[in-house]
Amino acid sequence: LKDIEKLPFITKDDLRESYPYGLFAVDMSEIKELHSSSGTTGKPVVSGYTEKDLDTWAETIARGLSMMGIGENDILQNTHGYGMFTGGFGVHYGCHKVGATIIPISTGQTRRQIEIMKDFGTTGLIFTPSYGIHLGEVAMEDGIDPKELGIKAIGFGAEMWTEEIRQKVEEIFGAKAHNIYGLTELMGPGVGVECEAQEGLHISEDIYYPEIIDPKTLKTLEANTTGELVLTNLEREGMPVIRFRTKDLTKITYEKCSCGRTHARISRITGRSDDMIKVKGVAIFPSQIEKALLKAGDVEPHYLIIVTRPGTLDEIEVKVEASKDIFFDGVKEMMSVQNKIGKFIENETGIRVKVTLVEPKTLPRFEGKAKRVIDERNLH
Ligand code: DLL
Repeated sequence: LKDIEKLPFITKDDLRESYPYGLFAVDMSEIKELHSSSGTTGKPVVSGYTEKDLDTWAETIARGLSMMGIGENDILQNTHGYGMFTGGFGVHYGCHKVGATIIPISTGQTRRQIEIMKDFGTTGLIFTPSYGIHLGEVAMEDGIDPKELGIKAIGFGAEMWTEEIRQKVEEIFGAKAHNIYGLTELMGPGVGVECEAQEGLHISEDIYYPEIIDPKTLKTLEANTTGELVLTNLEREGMPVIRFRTKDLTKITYEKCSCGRTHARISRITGRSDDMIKVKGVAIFPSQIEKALLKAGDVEPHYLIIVTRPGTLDEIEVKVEASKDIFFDGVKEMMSVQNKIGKFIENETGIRVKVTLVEPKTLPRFEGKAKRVIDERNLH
């Protein structure tokens, strides 16, 4: 297996260039399901699954649910979006495999989610950390203590979080929160999931081959050293990906876990080796915002992306320098330019942002690599 490390890497760009089906390894008649990476309308990555792939995927998530203590007698409420996002269907298939009852409620309709938790006797919850906290806070606003709902276990992931956020989630619901990691390119959620020890995510090593590399030298690093996670599909038929550079920063340990399981563990993802940010579950690159600004016109190519989490939900503000001509045109014109830019950005990224035009030459200039993103969410 170690010989895998002699093969070249594959990157998100390689997958984009082969859009949509260029890297499928079987006849299209064998592909039974398609998913794609979240949100972006540029060129998303398309992932194709054969019947066997769907089964393998379900297997990895079933293992994760078992690690969370979810089994036949549980009712799992899955708040991940059902659609092209892998979170919804991935968890759904895994839940069937483990024999629990699934509530495929999908995202949103927060008050209905709470009513269903109460009335249907939900014992397990799946959410992104930010949505989970929102769910809990809305319940409390309505006079319901989420701790009284009888939740046994929570599975959460799909975006970066901190131990403080985990603590908050666990306090709100009175249940353990288990980290779930995965990505569309490799299959979806389930690459790694935390057991009851909550000391890292067990990688399904018979299904994924993990490596940690130095993102600069591209050399494979020793165990327990932080670097970029590289993953290889060992069982995949539809779109086997070899040495995929995830850009996610973590470290790996092969030490035996206190739970007794022997599969290697990665630690919580603490950052990225590129400038991707995930906002409201959608992956965004500053380059997409830049493209939208250039298409929209009336602005200079100087901008800053500010990400905040004022309450529990993410917000993005894009500050951009207005061109000299329009800056002195008056408030009405400025508003209409801001609206126009907002629409272009929404088209490009799939999410709504606040646009603020600022006076020409007021944003910082950079020597060398520009720092376009100010992430004030403190997720590291
Ligand atoms: O987010 C798959 C998933 C769904 C995972 C549901 C967990 C639960 P993508 O939309 O392709 O797939 O985004 C993958 O999200 O490279 C990480 O940067 C980030 N990510 C995923 N899980 C975690 C996590 C799904 N547990 C990208 N912690 C990955 C931190 C995560 N970041």
